[in-house]
Order: sequence, then structure tokens, then C-alpha cells
Amino acid sequence: MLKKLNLTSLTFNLLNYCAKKKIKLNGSTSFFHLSCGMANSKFEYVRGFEDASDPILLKNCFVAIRVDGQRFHQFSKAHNFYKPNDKRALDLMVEAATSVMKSFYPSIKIAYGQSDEFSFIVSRSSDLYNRRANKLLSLIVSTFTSSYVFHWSKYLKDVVLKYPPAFDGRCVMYPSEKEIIDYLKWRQVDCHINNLYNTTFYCLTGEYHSCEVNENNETVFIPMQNPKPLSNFDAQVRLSGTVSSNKHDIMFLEHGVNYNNEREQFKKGSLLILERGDDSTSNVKKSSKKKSTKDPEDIKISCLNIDVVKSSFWEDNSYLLE
Ligand SMILES: Nc1nc2c(ncn2[C@@H]2O[C@H](COP(=O)(O)OP(=O)(O)OP(=O)(O)O)[C@@H](O)[C@H]2O)c(=O)[nH]1
Ligand SMILES: [Mg+2]
Repeated sequence: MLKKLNLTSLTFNLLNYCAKKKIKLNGSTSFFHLSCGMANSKFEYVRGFEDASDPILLKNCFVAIRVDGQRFHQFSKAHNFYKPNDKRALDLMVEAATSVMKSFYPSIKIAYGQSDEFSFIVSRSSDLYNRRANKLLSLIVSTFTSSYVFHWSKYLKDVVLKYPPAFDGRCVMYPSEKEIIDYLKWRQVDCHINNLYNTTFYCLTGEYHSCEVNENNETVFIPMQNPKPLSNFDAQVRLSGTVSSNKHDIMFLEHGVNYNNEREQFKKGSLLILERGDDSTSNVKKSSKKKSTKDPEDIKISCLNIDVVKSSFWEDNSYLLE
């Protein structure tokens, strides 16, 4: 209200000044006058609808915000991502997620990503943006997306970005530690199932590439030799009804690929955590509604490719859920 009054009196003063100095007002000043007039207009009542459409996330609940690449099946094809896993693209996802964690420090202490998705867990004690769901979700999705594009050339050096990628987002509340841990376990089990299937599938179709990081820290992809590649349809038929051990056998006995030697990053996904001591539980409370002003360079985040299904990880790192 104070702002509007000041603005209105500012307009009034400006108009008075112009009249005294005999300055002729042109179209743009008229617009200024009109837009200031609108602040107290009869139309302003519609603002009341905004609050009713802006849900507040329940206090003391964990919030999982998951971003997911839109039609990445097509996007990965258009940009020739290697199959089944393109380490460059996965590393870019990690970079974009790190930007989100730094930007929202210290409200997000843990995030998990695989394939074209990343989940961010907002601390139960965070009061960032008054826990407004629209604000949090839209900012996380846009920070992630812009960072993905911003860092593209760092990871996919020789690949021209042909069109802007998009990510969708959803926001889900979980009432206790059990549910939020189960949520992350669910995403990791999903990673394991999909990766085992995809790796076997692409061995059968002959599209599998192994991945190595050379002494210059460059990622190198080596195509497999498969003299009798199957069509997608035939590979699908071959895999239907198979269990985990059958897939291991197909890969190892028929194609010489030992799944156990695949990178942990591919098998387990990427877990980002604020380092112990940098999680600043007290900061979460102090920073409350506003983002922290800590220099992003000083925020320490670790990327781990470990098993979160085992309860020992959660016992050893309980600070992440405080
Ligand atoms: N080649 C390759 N493709 C990848 C990689 N990571 C993700 N993808 C692709 O991204 C897709 C992600 O799956 P979804 O999110 O279910 O499918 P989507 O096409 O993004 O569809 P929507 O999310 O519903 O828009 C995978 O099916 C792959 O096609 C990668 O490292 N290499
Ligand atoms: Mg997707």
C-alpha cells in the first residue's frame, strides 16, 4: 500500500512539476500515468485470486521436486548421445543440479539424478519463499534448465545444440524420513532396472558403447563389435520374460560385456550432497524466507555414485535429513 501511495504521489509531483515548467507530456508519460492509476483501479481485486491459486507446502514436510527432460528420447537422438549412457550428458545434468543446490543453499542438502531426471529434496525446516509451491517449483525448473544450456559446451564440446531443451517439474510432499528415503530408493531402483535393461538391449542391437576417461580427462566412447545385430523389435522379444541373471548372461557370454564393470555412475545414478559441516542446519532456520548470500564457490557439494537402498548410508548421514 505504501509503495502504491508513493508511486501515486510521485506521479502527482511529476505532473505538477511538468505543468509548472510547461513541459509537454508525450505518449510515454501518459502511459506512466495510466499504469500508476491502475494500481488502485477497480481491476485490482483480481489479485486476490492469485493467493488462492498459490498453494503453500505443509510445514515440516520434506518436499521432493523432480525435473525431467521433455521428450529426451528425441533430444538425445537429435544430439547423438551415446547409448546406453552418455557420460557427457549425465555430467551436464550433475552440473545443472549443482547450480540448483548452490542457488538454493542451504535449503537443498540432497539431490539425486539419473538419465534425464533430477530430484531435489527441500529440507523440512526450510521456509524459503514461505514454502510457496509455485515459486519453488518454477525457480528450480528454470534454474536447472538455464544452467543445462549455459554449461552445454563445457561437456558436449563439439555438439551443436540444435534446439532449446525443456524440463518439466513436479513437487510432492513427504511427511516423514521413511517416505523421503523410500522416494530416493525408488528412483535408484528405477535407475538400476532401466540401466540393466538398456545395456543388454543395446548389446543385442549392436549400439552399445563402452566409456572410458583418458589421461587428458577426455571421455572416450568405444563402439562394440556385434556381427549379428538384432532389430529393436527382435531385441525386445529376446528380452521379454528375462530376469536379471539372464540379462547378465546375454551381455557377458554373448557379447563379452561384464555388467559389473560398468561405471557406478551409470548403475547407481548421481547423488549430490552438501558436505557435512556445510549443511548448516542453523543456517536453514536463520536464512528462513530468503536465499543465502554465501559465495557459491564456497559451497561444498559432493557427487557420489553409491547405494542409497542400503540403510547404512542413511544411518551414517542423518544430517542430510535434519
Ligand atoms: N542415448 C542416450 N539417451 C539417453 C541418455 N539419458 C537419457 N536418454 C534418453 O532420455 C529418455 C528419458 O526417458 P523418459 O523421460 O521416460 O522419456 P522422454 O522421451 O524424455 O519423455 P517425457 O519425459 O515423457 O517427455 C531415455 O529413454 C533415453 O532415450 C543417455 O545417456 N544416452
Ligand atoms: Mg523425460
